[in-house]
Amino acid sequence: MFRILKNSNNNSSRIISLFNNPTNNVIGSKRFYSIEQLKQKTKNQKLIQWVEEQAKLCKPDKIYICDGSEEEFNRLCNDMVEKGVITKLNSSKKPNCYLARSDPSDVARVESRTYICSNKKEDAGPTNNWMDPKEMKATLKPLFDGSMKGRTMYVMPFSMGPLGSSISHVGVEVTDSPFVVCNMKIMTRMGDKVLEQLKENDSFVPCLHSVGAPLKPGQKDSNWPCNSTKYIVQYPDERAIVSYGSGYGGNALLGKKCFSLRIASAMARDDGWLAEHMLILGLTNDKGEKKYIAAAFPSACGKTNLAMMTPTIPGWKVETVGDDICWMKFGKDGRLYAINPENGFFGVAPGTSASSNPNALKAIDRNTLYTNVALTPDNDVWWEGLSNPPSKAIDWTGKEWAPGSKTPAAHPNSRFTAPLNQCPSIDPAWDDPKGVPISAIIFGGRRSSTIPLVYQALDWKHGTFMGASTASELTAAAEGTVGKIRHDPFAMLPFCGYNMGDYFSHWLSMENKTKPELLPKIFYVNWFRKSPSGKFLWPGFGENSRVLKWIFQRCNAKGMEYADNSPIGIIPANDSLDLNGLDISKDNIRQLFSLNKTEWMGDLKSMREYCKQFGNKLPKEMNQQMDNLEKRFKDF
Ligand code: GTP
Ligand code: SPV
Ligand code: MN
Repeated sequence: MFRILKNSNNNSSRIISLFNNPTNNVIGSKRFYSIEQLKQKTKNQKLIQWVEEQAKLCKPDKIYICDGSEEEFNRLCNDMVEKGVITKLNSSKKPNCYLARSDPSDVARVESRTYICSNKKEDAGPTNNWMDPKEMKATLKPLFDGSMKGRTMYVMPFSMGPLGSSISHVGVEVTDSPFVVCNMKIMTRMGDKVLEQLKENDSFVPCLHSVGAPLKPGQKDSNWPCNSTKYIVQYPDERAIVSYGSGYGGNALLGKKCFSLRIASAMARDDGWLAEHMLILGLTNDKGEKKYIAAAFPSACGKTNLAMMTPTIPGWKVETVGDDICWMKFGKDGRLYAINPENGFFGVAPGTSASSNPNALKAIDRNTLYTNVALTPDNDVWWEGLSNPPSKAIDWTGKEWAPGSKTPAAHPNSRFTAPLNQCPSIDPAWDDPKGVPISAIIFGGRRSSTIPLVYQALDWKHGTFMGASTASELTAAAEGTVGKIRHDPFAMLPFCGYNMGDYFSHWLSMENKTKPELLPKIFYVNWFRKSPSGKFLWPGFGENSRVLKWIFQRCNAKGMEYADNSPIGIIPANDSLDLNGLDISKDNIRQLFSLNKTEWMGDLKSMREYCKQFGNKLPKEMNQQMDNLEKRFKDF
């Protein structure tokens, strides 16, 4: 094959060699680079044909079918280390861990380049970028034509959700990035075991990914190939994904936001379930009673931390099912059951420490990929907030760094990729195909003013409105100005694969699918309220268990136990929030729960403005909820 390649620029002979000449391509014992390998592993013709088409278009030098084994992970990592693409960390401190530094222009999700290409524009709605699918395909085709030249095309069958679960869905990603393969191996159930499940006529979500950096013969590769042109494209009607130009996180690990939220939300709309940007945790009280809670906060607003938290109140326990994505379907008993479709954590590094999140630190001390954190002189990792800074380090851009430097050592959106089951707080049911029954749903955002520490919805409609009115200060998880407040309904603004107005209706419709008392109770929290001097009023992290305890008690309440009415909903009654052993001033607590009518009316006005864009897609219940809120504030 290699000789044919060298002597010929003729693409057709190259393709023929790639597809029909497996034996010449044997490298090592079982590793041959060809579509033949796929044909031996599956009878699914749609899959074989789709992979063939992508190879013809992208023209990789080799095709490699990933088996998902540890051996494969280690081999690919070693190859990258040998090429100087990633760094192996100190084996006695961080066994089997690696550090990658991205291109400085490729550090977060790119929302402005993310498209929902539904057949009809109104199905994408006003909050998504839209392009006609035909036009998008015509735009992408020349970009992908030859985009993998000089590279290997890796084929990864993966399952979102436990293998064999009726809630799970299968996807197949092809990519030209071995780093993406290693991340996907951790983040999803990936490889041969998925192909074995995928029967002859089963459907799958095709996910095409290229970093968009073909290599000319002899051209030296960069450590983080990518392209200044980027497209993150979802086709919700066909249930397909195409991503070009980026190798970072949600842009490239297509099982995550692209599949599990954008495509899955469209599946969920059609089939009556929910695909949400939520953590899932199990909360056990001091009497051994357990409830599961799901919580939606925008990116970098505390999901991973809450999911793994160590409660400060004695006798209470938090266990982790998931930290980012939640699929919920109704069980036969009429309750909502949730699974975490992922198999790993892709978590924010900065701020993660032994005091803020000890479970995360233990989960990432082995078999972990780090991206854009700093490297210490003893070949370990460091980031702002982890510990006292090292005397010197190599920063995320590869330059020397020392404490007092103007720039951070780790990028604010630097991340770790680690297997879920390494988390010491992992819930016994994390892999249960049935999922876990959800008792409460929490919404929240990063708000330095206005929003109290916690309040509860009056009913499902009010709770849906609370989710819809979620707003938060922007973080480094996406491009944009950090700190700016934006509306982020249900923390799904960048992730909803269809019209947000229809999404509100879909949430409201859950009420018609079961008895009201079987639906989860809905709450809203804000860990980020600040004093006029700009300090956080609430200590957060493990102390958030105090808020979880109130939520737990409210789930068991038949009436207004532990609670008072307020214009915004149900709030903790005086002294009902457990503050035992917490060193916090009365004044801080007063400020954390203070309601300012002017601020709330400002938020309401902004929400009314925001809702106008949905036109006749806005469910009338939303306007009723806004009117009700205004009325409740009348005499306040
Ligand atoms: P994504 O992975 O982007 O979806 O983020 P996430 O929602 O999982 O956020 P994560 O838990 O990683 O937290 C992001 C940042 O918020 C980190 O720097 C945390 O230290 C900080 N944070 C999390 N919880 C709290 C809290 O209770 N209080 C305060 N003040 N900061 C918090
Ligand atoms: C988020 O931004 O919400 C993330 C990180 O969880 S990414 O996978 O890059 O979307
Ligand atoms: Mn997220």
